[in-house]
Amino acid sequence: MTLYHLEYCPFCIDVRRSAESLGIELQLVDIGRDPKARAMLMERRGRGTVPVLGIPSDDGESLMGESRDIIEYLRGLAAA
Ligand SMILES: N[C@@H](CCC(=O)N[C@@H](CS)C(=O)NCC(=O)O)C(=O)O
Repeated sequence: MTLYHLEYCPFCIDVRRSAESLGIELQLVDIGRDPKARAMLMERRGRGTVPVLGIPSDDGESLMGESRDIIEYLRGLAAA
């Protein structure tokens, strides 16, 4: 899974820390350094807010926003 983030965004830091403590490895894409990734989020979600979790799916990648929802999802995966 991919985490679209910004290094100093507190919501992103929460998600990164949660993933680390749950032992879930995420591929990090810093949208401050990757304008194409930011443009992709803008196009698909209508906004460039991060964190966004990219989850591989049949048709490519589904995108989940909101740090609370992402952390909840990661907890569910770790508990499964
Ligand atoms: N409610 C959101 C807040 C996320 C948020 O505000 N992210 C800020 C950075 S800390 C952001 O992406 N700002 C850029 C923008 O809104 O375009 C969450 O918990 O994920």
